[in-house]
Amino acid sequence: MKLTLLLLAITSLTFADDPKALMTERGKLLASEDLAQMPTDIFKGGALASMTHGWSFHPGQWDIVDGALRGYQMKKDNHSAAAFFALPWKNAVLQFDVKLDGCSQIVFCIDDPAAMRPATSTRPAQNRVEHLCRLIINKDGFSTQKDDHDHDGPDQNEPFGEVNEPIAKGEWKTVLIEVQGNEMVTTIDGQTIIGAHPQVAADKAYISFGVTGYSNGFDKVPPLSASFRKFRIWEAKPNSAWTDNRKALTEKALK
Ligand SMILES: [Ca+2]
Repeated sequence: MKLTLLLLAITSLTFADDPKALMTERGKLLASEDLAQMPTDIFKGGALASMTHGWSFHPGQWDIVDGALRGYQMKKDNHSAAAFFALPWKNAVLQFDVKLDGCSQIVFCIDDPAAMRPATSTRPAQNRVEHLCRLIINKDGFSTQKDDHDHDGPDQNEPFGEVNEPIAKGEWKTVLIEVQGNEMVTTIDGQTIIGAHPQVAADKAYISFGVTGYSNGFDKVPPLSASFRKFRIWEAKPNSAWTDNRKALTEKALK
């Protein structure tokens, strides 16, 4: 019994390693997926727009390898590998660990509920999910942006900023993304990008992990992959230090 209590104490201590939130405070835990084993709630229906809970691992190849979810792009898909998780939310603190193992880049997208989207010059009207904003990580660093929401329409991607700091192959990094109102604050290794756009304040229904390996080719051994683990999403509560933190981060970004 004593040993069990000691182990529990050690386990809880490791949570103190969670990076400090800057804009928000972590509230109620909304979802927690270690991704050390394949999730059991896997969507096997049709279009993503009809997924209301759980995970979808398509396109791409997704497996549990060394206690984490590893994904890589398949040539036949002609699209990045993508793992979607369905959960309705509006403001939240999101956290996960990621490791790049030869892929060109990974993206973490925040997506809106499915809705009928008008036809564009390249596709008919469709009930579909769209990206609102995203984090992009490659070997040279990371960036965030508000996404182009209408594809062929006048809306465009709008960069929030970038951090140029090498992301070593095979090294785990902890990502912290805070979304509150129209602001998105992203922190990796103590480096933070802040951004704001009305689109960030929209209702969310999905998050997605994407892995691209195209520019490096396909069918490599080992595959050109990225791995993910310890995904958490908490309710976001206000942080009284945010006005001061934002001022300091904005001044730092201007230097
Ligand atoms: Ca557009």
